[in-house]
Amino acid sequence: MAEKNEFFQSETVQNFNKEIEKYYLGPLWNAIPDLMHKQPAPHAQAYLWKWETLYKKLMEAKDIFTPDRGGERRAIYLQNPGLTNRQPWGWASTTQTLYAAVQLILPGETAPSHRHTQSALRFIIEGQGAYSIVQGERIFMEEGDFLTTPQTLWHGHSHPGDKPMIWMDCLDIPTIYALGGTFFESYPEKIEQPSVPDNYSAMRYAGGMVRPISDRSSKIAPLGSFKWAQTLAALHGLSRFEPDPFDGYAVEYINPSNGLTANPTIAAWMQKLPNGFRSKAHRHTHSTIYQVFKGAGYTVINGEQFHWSKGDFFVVPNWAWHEHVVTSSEDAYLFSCSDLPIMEKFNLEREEAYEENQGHQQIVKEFVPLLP
Ligand code: GTQ
Ligand code: FE2
Repeated sequence: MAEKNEFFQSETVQNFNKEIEKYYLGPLWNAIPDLMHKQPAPHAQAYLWKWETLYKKLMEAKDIFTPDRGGERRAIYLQNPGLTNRQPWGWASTTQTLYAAVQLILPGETAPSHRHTQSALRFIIEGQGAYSIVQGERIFMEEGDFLTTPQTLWHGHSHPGDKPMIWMDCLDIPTIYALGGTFFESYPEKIEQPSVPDNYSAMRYAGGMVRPISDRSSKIAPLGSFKWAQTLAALHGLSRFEPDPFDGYAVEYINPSNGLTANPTIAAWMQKLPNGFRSKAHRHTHSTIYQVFKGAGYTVINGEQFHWSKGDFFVVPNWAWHEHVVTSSEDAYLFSCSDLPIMEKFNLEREEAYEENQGHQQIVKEFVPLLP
């Protein structure tokens, strides 16, 4: 090994490496250990954003920015600290593949209709009365609802209600950016006008496990919003049985016309972790962004303890050991989205259970969140 290092540091090699750089050429012998490491070594870090911080900054943004001043939406994104120095790669990246943000809309405001090649989803955190208009359908939003806007669909938001509304956005922005596939277009008018009845798709799918016979063939987004009451009912049904050792009681939002994930590139789950629940640790190729919808507890990620409570967001990077513990007397509900479909499409998804110590990591560090 010492001999190897000496060789790489020798003047002959160093000079040659420098020499070919001038021609925009590079030496593989220098790069291969970092380029092709044994297992995923993401630059994205495990991280947690407290709700207090997010909320305070959104409230400060209220007067500084309005959708009427351009810029499309009042959204503040979660920048992974491991990716900030990698602009433009890593820009607006919560994980290496996904972007997450909190978006605030005030009564009377309209965020203009547009469409793009990024797929989007929304999870409603607080408030009600605003709607998202997706392909001519006004979808009124309530806490706990999940909305999907797969790529290329027109969408805009407007708020005829009387209290501020906050939701989570998740888009595959870093992926589409890296792939060079970004297209964006503004709608010719400020906001699209309705062409179908309000909440059309949620009503068409109110039956749950049945689909309209006209939706037998695969459609991009036959169901635009998944109502909280239905998600909760599904979780209650599951809760009568044994929980999954890693994820408790978890359901995935699917496209009912084809059974695949509701967004082609982003998986979205709601999981219920009953009070006192302690999961076993595992790791997988895909990376996940969590939003704490209800309850409190902590997640151990590669030996680091992240305490969370209602409203917080946290990230589990690729291939990181993680396990969840609920400490609140009420059950915890975690919304999450991940790049699982991307990993699966590239045949990269692998999973491993933590075998030592009955499946539990040692806690070696406690994460200290930044507060406003
Ligand atoms: O609401 O359409 O957070 O296009 C980022 C890009 C939200 C949106 C974001 C978007 C949107
Ligand atoms: Fe958008």
